[in-house]
Amino acid sequence: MKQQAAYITTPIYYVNDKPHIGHAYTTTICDVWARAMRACGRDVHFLTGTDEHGSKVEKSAGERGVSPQELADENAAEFRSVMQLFNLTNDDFIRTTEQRHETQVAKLIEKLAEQDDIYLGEFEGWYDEGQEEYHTETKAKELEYKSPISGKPLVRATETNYYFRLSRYQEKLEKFYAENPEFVRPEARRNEVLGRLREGLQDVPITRTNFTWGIPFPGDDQHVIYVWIDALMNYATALGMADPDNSDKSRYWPATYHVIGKEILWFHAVIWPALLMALELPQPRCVYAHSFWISEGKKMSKSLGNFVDLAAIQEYIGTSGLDALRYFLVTQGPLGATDADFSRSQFQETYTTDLVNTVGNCASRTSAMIGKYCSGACPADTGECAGGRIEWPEFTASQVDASIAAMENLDLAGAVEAAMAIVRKVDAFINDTAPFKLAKDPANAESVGNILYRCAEAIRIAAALLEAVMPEQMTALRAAWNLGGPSGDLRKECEWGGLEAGTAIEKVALFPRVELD
Ligand code: ME8
Repeated sequence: MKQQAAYITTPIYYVNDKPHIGHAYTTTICDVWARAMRACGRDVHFLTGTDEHGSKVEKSAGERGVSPQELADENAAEFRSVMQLFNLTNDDFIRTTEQRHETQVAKLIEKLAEQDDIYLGEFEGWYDEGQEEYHTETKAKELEYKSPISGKPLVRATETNYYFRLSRYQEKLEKFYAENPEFVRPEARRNEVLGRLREGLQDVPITRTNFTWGIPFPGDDQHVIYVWIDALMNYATALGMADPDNSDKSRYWPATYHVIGKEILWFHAVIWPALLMALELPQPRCVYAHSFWISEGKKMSKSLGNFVDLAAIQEYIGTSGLDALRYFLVTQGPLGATDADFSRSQFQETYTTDLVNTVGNCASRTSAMIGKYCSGACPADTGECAGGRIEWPEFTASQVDASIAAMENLDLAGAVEAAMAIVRKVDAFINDTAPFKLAKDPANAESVGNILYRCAEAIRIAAALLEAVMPEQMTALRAAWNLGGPSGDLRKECEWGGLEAGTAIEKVALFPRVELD
């Protein structure tokens, strides 16, 4: 059977700053989805990378006394090392200073220019120097003429530049939005875009002349291509969409999800689709704009110096393990429309409640009892069971459906919750049926075996569902319980009865109790 292709992307990160929890978050979200979809048998392409042009990089490099390329090389390496630290399974890492990107961007721009989607014009507006972004008069007024990111005053700037005829796409975009209610998610974000879209679109400058660190505008090297246009195109250039000799990855187009933070929504929700309309390329299925992590109740900022940075991330991983951090990011993170607080106490509580006391405890209790009462071999389920019967096959089947559906829909917390409900049910089942008491009378051996089979089987299924979030420990469980590797058909793997009687079940201790300082 031909595997259904899927394409998920993160923003490409600026190389003028060091990676922090925000970057790790978006990339982890995409990694979880990519792993889960691969487990379901999809042919996934997961892309991340770095955004290396623009005046900010040029300026930072100047301040450091290195060339922009050197700065880019250094920080791109740092971003890659984060990928390794998080065990991220990206299929590609694109850098916008790579030849493959630059040549294709020039080609795409040429096409736009040939079609008269680009013209040379003069512009005056409110410019956010830090973000390299112009704001309309209305927006600038709303922002009190200050950058929403740095707080620095917006400046009045005039430039002769090449423009993209964004206004041409007003109606087409409105129609597209009406026909595709799920194009931008969550809904609150979609409403923001629609509100701004209704104010009317102006043409946007897509070149700059006040610095040189960028891709030269084809045919006029006085201009470099505006970093945002260059950056957005990475999603297409990485698949070779403008390189006919290298188009084997074009099957992944268009993206299933462009996952981004809410601050860069306009570029992805309006400029990017308009560019794609002009380039006659199919639109992504969904632009998903998550909210922000704040740190211990405060917005993360340079002035407060309170970024959850690489060192802090390493410390969390060092004490609680990578899976614990991934689990926390996925279940407590700002995937919805509100910001989330990265706090030590919340991290500790989530880890202890869900991972130590629930997943870890259930797996260790079950495997310890199989060790003790069944000599470490998975018992058979003969159907008879003391202490009331829970319809395990039906119950797990509906949780599996719910979990996979939520995952496909990028509702990662929902997907985890559906799996955790299975684990909690096992916990309650052990308490209700008390196999440790029944086992005192050898006449109950069959009941005890039946109970333990159901526990182990339910945990096996939950673990398969949780594996995309917690690959390390769920792989360890597979090994200890001799479950084999992932089959590539998660749904089938999660059918009740997959665990064979007689399988050697080793005792596991997955999540040790730890105290953070
Ligand atoms: O904007 N909480 O790059 P960037 C959650 N190069 N996520 C956060 C975050 C936070 N506090 N802070 C940052 C750029 N992020 C452009 C993108 S794409 C064609 C070009 C994450 O290095 C979030 O995904 O500033 C956000 O959108 C991204 O980092 C911004 O990274």
